[in-house]
Amino acid sequence: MTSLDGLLPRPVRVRPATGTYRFTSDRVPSHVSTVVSIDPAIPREGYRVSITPDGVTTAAADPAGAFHAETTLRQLLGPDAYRAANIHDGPWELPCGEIEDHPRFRWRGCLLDVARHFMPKAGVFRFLDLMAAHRLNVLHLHLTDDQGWRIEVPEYPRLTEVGSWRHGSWVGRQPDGTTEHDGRPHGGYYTTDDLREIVAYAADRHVTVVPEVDVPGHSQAAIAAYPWLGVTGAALEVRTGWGVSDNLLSPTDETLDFYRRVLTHVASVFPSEVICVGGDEVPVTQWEASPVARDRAAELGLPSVTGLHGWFVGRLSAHLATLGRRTLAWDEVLDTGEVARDTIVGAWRGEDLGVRAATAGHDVLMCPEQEVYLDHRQSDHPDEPIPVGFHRTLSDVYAYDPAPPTVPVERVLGAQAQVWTEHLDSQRRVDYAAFPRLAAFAEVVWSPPAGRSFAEFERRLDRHHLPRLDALGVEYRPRSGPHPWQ
Ligand code: TNX
Repeated sequence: MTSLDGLLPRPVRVRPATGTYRFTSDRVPSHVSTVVSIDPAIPREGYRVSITPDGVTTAAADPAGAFHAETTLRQLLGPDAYRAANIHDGPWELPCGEIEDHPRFRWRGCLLDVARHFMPKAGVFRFLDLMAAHRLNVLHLHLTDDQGWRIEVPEYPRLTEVGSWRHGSWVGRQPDGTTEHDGRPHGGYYTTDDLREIVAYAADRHVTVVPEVDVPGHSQAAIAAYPWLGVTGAALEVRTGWGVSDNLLSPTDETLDFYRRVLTHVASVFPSEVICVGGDEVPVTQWEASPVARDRAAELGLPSVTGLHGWFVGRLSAHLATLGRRTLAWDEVLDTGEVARDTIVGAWRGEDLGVRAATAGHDVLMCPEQEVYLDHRQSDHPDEPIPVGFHRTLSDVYAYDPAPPTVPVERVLGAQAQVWTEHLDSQRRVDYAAFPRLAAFAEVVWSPPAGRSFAEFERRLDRHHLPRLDALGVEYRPRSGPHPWQ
């Protein structure tokens, strides 16, 4: 038995009582465990908590399990344990009982798109707190896109000097003509130390940050900073509209070398074993029209310029391998020729893509847009403030199963909810889109489907969980319907 001394930063005074474990404290304690031990027989990230009138005993598989046990104890203390300061004198009480718990999937992720709308780092810390409170353990940070570059790279200062700001954004509905340009500059970026701080803050909460540098599409902000990266070489602006840009990276050795250096820097900042190189939505119009791209494809023996997409991702993936990292790429890479077997495929276009990737021997991360894109509208109500995509209700998200019998479960690392932010320009809007659907998703990736029901989840949500989110100041979508103010 190993004692985890680090988990007990301050003592709590304990007062035993019958049937409940009680203690008084002049602050809400951040840790209430009295005895914590490691038990290797418990499944990874799992824990056992025993609460008796004499105290609380926790056995955990590993430090993450001990952390999840604390999360459970805090849940049992009630909503006031989630406030930033204590508002009553206690005593704090826990119901006596035994709990055994462990997660279904090892990758319980959420993508946060900080490229379309920058989220200042304090907001990222808050989001990490919220993820950890839901036992989510991977933050996929989408750090670069057509509309913004958010990572300081000392060797290439223009990436942030130029690439981190744009002269306005499309507002309103989808890019279908009903949008208008707001004319307000938008931007921001994280310094290297900011990113290190985000990584450390996440690690303290047993969350891994997986960074994404998206190539060879979704790269207009980088091309705006260094036009020679682009196919046309023309000066471009950081994109202000949404949708998919035609501007691709030029498939030259110089461009590859640039991105190898960027990824070397990214790997030095993010200790995550997995790094995402994007690879989604690559319209090849510019490559088809470019003699440089056509010659390159011919030289590489590729049947068409489409193969350059796979070549680009593959070259960067090989580079990441030399740095001891694994590549995550979106499922389009399955259509572009040879993909290294150890590439993890993010299946976003549907479950069938996940099955295809798994059958081809890839580990798979299930992220289907039909199910777990939290930027999508939450109902067809005309007042729904962010009317993006088709609707995905709370119960739809709760009903999602990342590994139904049709999917080779041994290849499924887990699942990930996506918070794309084209239409989420503030913390309030992110809260509205993410919650409480992210709570439903968290249960989907933690608990096996057997023995769960939406009706029972709803009861727990209304009675226990929404009051916790209220105490935390989360502006979730009300259960009664859309917010009029949004
Ligand atoms: C598709 S999913 C995208 C994103 C958008 C999202 C909007 C994926 C890999 N690419 O660039 O933000 O749809 O829902």
